[in-house]
Amino acid sequence: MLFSRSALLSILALAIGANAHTYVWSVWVNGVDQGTGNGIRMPGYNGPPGIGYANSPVRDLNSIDLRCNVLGDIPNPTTIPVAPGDIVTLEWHHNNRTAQDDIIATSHKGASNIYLSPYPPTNTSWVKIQEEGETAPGVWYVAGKLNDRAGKQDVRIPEGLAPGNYLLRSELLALHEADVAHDVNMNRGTQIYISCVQLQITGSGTVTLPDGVGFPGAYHDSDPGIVFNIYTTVPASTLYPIPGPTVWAGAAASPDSPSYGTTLGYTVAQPWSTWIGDGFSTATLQTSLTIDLGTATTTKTYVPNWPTAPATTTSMSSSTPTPTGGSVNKYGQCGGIGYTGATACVTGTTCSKLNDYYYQCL
Ligand SMILES: [Cu+2]
Repeated sequence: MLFSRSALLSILALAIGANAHTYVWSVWVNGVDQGTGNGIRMPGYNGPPGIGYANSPVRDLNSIDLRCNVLGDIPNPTTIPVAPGDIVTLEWHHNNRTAQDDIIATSHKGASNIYLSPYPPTNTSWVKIQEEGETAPGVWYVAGKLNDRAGKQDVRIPEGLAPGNYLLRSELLALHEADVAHDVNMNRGTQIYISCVQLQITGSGTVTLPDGVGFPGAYHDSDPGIVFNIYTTVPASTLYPIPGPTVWAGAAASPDSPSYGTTLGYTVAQPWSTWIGDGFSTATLQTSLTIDLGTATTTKTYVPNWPTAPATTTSMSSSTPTPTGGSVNKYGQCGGIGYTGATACVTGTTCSKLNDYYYQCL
């Protein structure tokens, strides 16, 4: 399955589309980094080598790649132990695990769903436990809040969940080419960035997940949230409809919502606004952050500190090319309405206008 259908289509897509993609590089549990690559099903070959292939999106809704990305059936050597109620933080990056990384191109506006499945997954085992989309006209989770939080996405493990092996599947839905369905124009459609994490739920809970959906199978090219034009101004009453089932009633509230600190028994030593943008770590936040996890005996102190990231942790990870000249690689975005990233193309390419919203280094 090295050259899956979606992989081949991604090659075509890269010829005209964005190469400013993303996947999960590290997992944190209650603010503790589990190490680069650990527990993550690393995305496999997903486009031409040399232009950021491993972080390319899946567009074919009928491909097995929709489950855990390309080659997502290959287990990671490590599994992350977590307890019900724990906060798992997924750390998304575009090109490298540094504070300078842009997480995902600002053109890639969209939503995110997080699903949980007992292991091994089936065609009815994926249960949605969190979703975040368009909170106000033009205010998006992906390329918005996610980028503001330096790529960190929090999700709480459901309370009372029965122990065992599970897969946590987070997907980012980037909608910059979603004005037309992928089965209508195979060069366009919603771009889905998928990362799966192997979790071992500990404890003695008794709650089992209800029946869910399958991947592939959950989404169709006719779904309203799969085809959506983000460039059309819409009233607040018709915000983006997030695809898939509703969030399971047994799921916990998103721990990184603005109500963090009040609804979940947390006391945050610093005001929410001082660390919402970094999720425990930025260059500017150098003091320690103390979070009272409900009682005095569970107080934990997190020291903001980016770990140094090894270039390759597993055999599945990929290296990214070192730019020369400007900082934007060939096929990368270098301009367009709403774009705020780098505009200088690497040597040998020039910034070319594809449309009002997309200039690309070609
Ligand atoms: Cu992209």
